[in-house]
Amino acid sequence: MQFVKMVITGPFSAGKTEFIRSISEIGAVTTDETISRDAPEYGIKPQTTVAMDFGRITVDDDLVLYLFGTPGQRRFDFMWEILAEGMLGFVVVVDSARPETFREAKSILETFRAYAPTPYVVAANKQDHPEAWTPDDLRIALRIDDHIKLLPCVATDKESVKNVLLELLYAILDEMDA
Ligand SMILES: Nc1nc2c(ncn2[C@@H]2O[C@H](COP(=O)(O)OP(=O)(O)O)[C@@H](O)[C@H]2O)c(=O)[nH]1
Ligand SMILES: [Mg+2]
Repeated sequence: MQFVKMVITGPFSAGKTEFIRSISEIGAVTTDETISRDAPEYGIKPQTTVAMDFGRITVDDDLVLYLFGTPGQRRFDFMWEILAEGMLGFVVVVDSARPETFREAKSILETFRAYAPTPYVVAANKQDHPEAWTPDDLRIALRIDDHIKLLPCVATDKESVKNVLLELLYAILDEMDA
């Protein structure tokens, strides 16, 4: 049996918890807490992930994926390095309809790249949103290299999430063969 640890990261409200919840075969363990009414994020959504999300996917008899979602707010970033320990790859989830978060998404991407030189993919999430930027436009805005997979995603749709995870898995397996 092989276990593959993947980290799901990205800015606050990008869709990380939803992404893991859509695909996990165990009821995803989340640590969402109510945000203080005084906090600046309260108006965006009233809940936030404080420690991590956790999910599991059995791909076949000898391959199991473990997903660890990060808290998106910088004030919890002491958790990031702990979650990055032993990861074989990561997904950066971006809210394609909120360009004001793109800079933060890029900064999180660079932070995780510095933790470990693993493969990663970028999920252009919320493609069902009328104002979503296309993956091509997002690639330019975030300055993502051509050899990195940037995939359209709707985190509420299991098939869409599966596609993103498979692309990351292929990138990880490629790396192992190399
Ligand atoms: N329309 C739409 N809403 C989404 C999508 N992904 C997440 N959401 C919603 O966006 C909000 C933030 O998602 P959440 O998973 O809590 O973000 P997190 O902070 O990254 O964990 C929630 O209300 C989700 O239901 C998506 O692909 N499309
Ligand atoms: Mg969350």
